[in-house]
Amino acid sequence: MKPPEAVESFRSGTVALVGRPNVGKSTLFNRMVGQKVSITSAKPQTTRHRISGILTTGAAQAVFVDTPGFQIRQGGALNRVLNRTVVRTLEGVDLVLVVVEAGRVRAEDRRVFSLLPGAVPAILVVNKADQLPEKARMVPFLQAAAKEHDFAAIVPVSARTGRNVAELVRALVGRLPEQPPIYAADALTDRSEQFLAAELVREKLFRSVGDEVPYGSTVVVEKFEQDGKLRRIHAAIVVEKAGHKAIVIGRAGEKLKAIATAARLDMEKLFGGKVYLEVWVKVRKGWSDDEAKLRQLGYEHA
Ligand SMILES: Nc1nc2c(ncn2[C@@H]2O[C@H](COP(=O)(O)OP(=O)(O)OP(=O)(O)O)[C@@H](O)[C@H]2O)c(=O)[nH]1
Ligand SMILES: [Mg+2]
Repeated sequence: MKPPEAVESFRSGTVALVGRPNVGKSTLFNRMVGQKVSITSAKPQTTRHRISGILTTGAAQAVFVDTPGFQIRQGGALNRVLNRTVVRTLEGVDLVLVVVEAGRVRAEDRRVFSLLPGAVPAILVVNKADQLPEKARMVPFLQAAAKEHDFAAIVPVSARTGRNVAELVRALVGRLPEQPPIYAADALTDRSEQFLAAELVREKLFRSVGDEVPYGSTVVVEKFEQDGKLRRIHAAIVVEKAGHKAIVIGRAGEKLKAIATAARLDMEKLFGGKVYLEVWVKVRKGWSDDEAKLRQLGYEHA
């Protein structure tokens, strides 16, 4: 049994990561959680769903909540739904990490600052510090950023190299309320293996095709069966156009095969067991601009 004073001083709470697309929120999220739970890619708007990742230490539990990149070039229904996910997430958390890229605060960043609820403390995380290694450039940037909003702290990090991430975790844990843990000590995420499987296929798709296809594509897991340690998964990549289907399949099916193999290897690592994965491609014209279709495809704020 734990001594009573240890129980009393335990801190826990929810910590949202928000920011414009592509600043490295999910890379930082995975780094803090200690495992790859949220998918990442060089393409903007990789994250499309709210997902929790849990870090538990002897003294604290931080429930990180990754969100889609908030974007101001409002396109169709998908963009609207993703922005809604960000705003809804901000409503119920204990702390916010606002992630920007080292270098310059942009109009899109300012739009995110304007969403921050006044009652919730926000830490400004200046990511990709590795891209701005000279102090002579970093210091004035941090000073300018401090004037943008009433941040509880400003912490430069590199999610890619891990630099200063432990300091960030220390700073955020100190701002969580004193209360018992929310999840079991060994919990990793609030999402199902079925959800994670669909996301891993989408990550490999995003990473292996050009800029045109990803925005108009999504992934659904149509069958997920567990047979002892073997998981049998059928996933469908849904695209907007027949031309996109041809790109995803590739010459002699090579591209689709590579996507499926890479996704399967990640699943086997994450789930700790063998995976039999089948992936095919379907054309569903107009899915990304139709809220009813988005709902059917698993978009929670459609
Ligand atoms: N140089 C550098 N690149 C980084 C760092 N963190 C993330 N990246 C890269 O930035 C790109 C975007 O990373 P993500 O983590 O997917 O960004 P995100 O903010 O979650 O993006 P969305 O989900 O699309 O909003 C990827 O190519 C990452 O490898 C960093 O600290 N340094
Ligand atoms: Mg992301």
